[in-house]
Amino acid sequence: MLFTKAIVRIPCKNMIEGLSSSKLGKPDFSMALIQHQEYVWALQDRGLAVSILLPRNDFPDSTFVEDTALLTPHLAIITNPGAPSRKGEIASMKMVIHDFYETLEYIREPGTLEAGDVMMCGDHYFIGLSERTNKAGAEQLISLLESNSMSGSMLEIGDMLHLKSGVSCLENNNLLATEHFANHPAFSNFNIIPVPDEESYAANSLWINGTVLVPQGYPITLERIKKAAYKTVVLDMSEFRKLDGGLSCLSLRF
Ligand code: CIR
Repeated sequence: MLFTKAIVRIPCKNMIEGLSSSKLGKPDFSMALIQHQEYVWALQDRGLAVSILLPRNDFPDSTFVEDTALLTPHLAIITNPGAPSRKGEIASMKMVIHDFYETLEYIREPGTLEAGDVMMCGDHYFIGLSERTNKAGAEQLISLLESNSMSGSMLEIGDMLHLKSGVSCLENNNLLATEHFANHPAFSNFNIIPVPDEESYAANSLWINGTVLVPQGYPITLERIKKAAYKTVVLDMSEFRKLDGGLSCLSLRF
């Protein structure tokens, strides 16, 4: 499927207080703004019309818009983030997404779900069970997908933040996967492009209309993606990595 639109949110000053397990220190706000701008240009260069939302200083992690919604070709689902500090992010996203989708569906308590845990592969959606996404949330999502000509399945992801921290779908039946997921039975029907453990951050690379955006500094993974005949664009993500955020986290694509 081709994407025509994306939604992003400019990082806020308070991003330095964002959730993190990376032990890489606090992000440099000015540098994050530059990296974010380059990310937006990369989406625009792929032909996407990008809606750029203003920063929300009351939500330090609000630049990671991917977690707040799942936008499918058939319907939009507003999530219920598992991280307490992120639950309030959905209020403003609802209004923005309503401009593009007439009907919105919701993940509701006791279900929690962050869309970083949801990997779209055609009409099927893999849902990672994590500290942020629970079984009730995954079941609600599967039922919404099934009512709209799509399907979903869930898998445990271990101690990763999100499913897509460790595996990304690059279309053409190709998955970019860390060693943790490379031999997972859920993915046995895919061609696996393996990501070595020391480059695991690069497993969150982003397919956009035939080009793969790859984080800077992961040469083995970059070569493997190129060898699989994709065009690539390399982006510096150092400041978002400090908050456990990757390339997919910074946008909603539809
Ligand atoms: C968080 O912990 O929620 C943010 N610091 C990072 C979110 C990354 N989002 C994603 O992987 N989809």
